[in-house]
Amino acid sequence: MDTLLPVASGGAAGPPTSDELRELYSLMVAVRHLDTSAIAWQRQGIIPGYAPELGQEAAQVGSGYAVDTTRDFVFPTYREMGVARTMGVDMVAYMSTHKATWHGGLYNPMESRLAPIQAVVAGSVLHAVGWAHGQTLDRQDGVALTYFGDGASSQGDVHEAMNFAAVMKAPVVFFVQNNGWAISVPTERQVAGGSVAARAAGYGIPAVKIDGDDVVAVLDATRRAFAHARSGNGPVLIEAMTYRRGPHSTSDDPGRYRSLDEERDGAGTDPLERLRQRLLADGIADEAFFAEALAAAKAEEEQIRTGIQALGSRPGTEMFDLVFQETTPALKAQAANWREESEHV
Ligand SMILES: Cc1ncc(C[n+]2csc(CCOP(=O)(O)OP(=O)(O)O)c2C)c(N)n1
Ligand SMILES: [Mg+2]
Repeated sequence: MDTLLPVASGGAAGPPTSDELRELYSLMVAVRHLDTSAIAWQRQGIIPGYAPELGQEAAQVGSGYAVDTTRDFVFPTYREMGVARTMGVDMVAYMSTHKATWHGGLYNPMESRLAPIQAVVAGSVLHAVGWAHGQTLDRQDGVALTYFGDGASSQGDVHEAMNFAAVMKAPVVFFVQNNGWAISVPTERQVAGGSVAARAAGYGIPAVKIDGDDVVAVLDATRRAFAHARSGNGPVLIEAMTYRRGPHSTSDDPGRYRSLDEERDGAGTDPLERLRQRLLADGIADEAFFAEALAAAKAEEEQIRTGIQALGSRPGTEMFDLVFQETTPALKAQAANWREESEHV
């Protein structure tokens, strides 16, 4: 399905160059290595929890690569480490949320253009539409990119957000990673009609359903969607079909709801291996390049792990101080209660 017509102007580029393809590969290797390492960190007690994205690297790197961090803004869920890495976010600051040092990550959202990590399912979608509408009101040309899952698409919030965005022609790209599962619930038990992209028609929103494991297809669709939204045509929906190869989180055991055979069948070909084969076949990269990319990914992971281990705890009062610019009486009362209980003052 593709109701998003090709965009002739407004920034949609042609196919990625060889340099871009090599960069996409390096990013995907860095993300794969950091992601699998983060699970090991959790098992080793370095971080208390993590939501892996194994198998979703193409969907995340391809879409994150289309973002213009000088003017766009990205609203992630809890599973967008690959997007953050692609956008150049400081990864120690990003991972701090998984160390439970700080909710949402210690990076600066205004500078990085990545909103705080969002654990409320579908929460990021509403925030994105609000920000995008603000761009219209301020006569700016930024586009919001919001991520959500197949499971989140059944939340009322998503329908309200899509309807509002379409009515107001808000410049927002709704990026659904349909990874087959919402924790233990398969897509067919979560999405009536079987397709999130098909729903966009009901709101008059152009949509495209893509192979989310093909990084080039993801980049192309996202660039077209950005160009469409930036030219004042309103929102776009992309449904990237992918597969969550690992557990929902480090506290999940997929063996309780799917067999290894189902997992193998559902996962298909590894997106990283697909890109590797493509680069080899087209003579764009060789084994030496792949080895170098992996070595760089390993060095980077070591640096991030060291940074995470060195992170101290944050003062607990920040929980209250940083909620609103001007605090409220209710929040003041909660802060006083918390101080009494935790510091016995
Ligand atoms: C409002 C809300 N309801 C329920 C949850 C618990 N919860 C966390 S993740 C999740 C499943 C989400 O699945 P999906 O949207 O497909 O994203 P995925 O985890 O597959 O990336 C649920 C129900 C939550 N965090 N927030
Ligand atoms: Mg899902």
